[in-house]
Amino acid sequence: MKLTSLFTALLLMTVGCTQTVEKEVEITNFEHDELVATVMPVGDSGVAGSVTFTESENGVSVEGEFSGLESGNHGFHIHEFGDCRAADGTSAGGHFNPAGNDHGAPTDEMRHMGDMGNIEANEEGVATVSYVDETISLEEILGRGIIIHAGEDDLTSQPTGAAGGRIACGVIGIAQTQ
Ligand SMILES: [Cu+2]
Ligand SMILES: [Zn+2]
Repeated sequence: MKLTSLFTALLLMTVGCTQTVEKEVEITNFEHDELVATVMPVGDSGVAGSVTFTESENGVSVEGEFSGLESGNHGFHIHEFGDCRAADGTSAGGHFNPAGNDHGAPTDEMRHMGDMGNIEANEEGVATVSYVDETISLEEILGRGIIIHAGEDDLTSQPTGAAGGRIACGVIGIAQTQ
């Protein structure tokens, strides 16, 4: 941040007082290459786990494990707000959708950034997720929410995939990597 301000100041000096700077210089100095969300039960669902988002060569690597689930598929999304205060998880808002697209599958080009599809729980109620996401941007998802749903995301119904209620909620933060 300090570097950014210094650079901006220098630029303004060079341009001088007689000219208006109309173009904003875009400097990306997002320094985090791993984010993590600890996901906690909504109500008494007993569903919990964690998921990491790590910068990789072909996109963002999404790795997670959750327990306490009913076997089968459960909608798994990044929601707009990192806010799990509501007893039913609705404080996390809708699917995170900075591009204003329709709901879709993680493999779709047109999708919400938050559309990570489903996690599949086995007979023991454990689900793991491991894939590389080509749409997610770490800088944009920091501070937003993770929601696991009671039902399956059908990947087509608008705007939520008809995945039902919210059974677990987490907030995406900066991972301790050292
Ligand atoms: Cu969701
Ligand atoms: Zn969606």
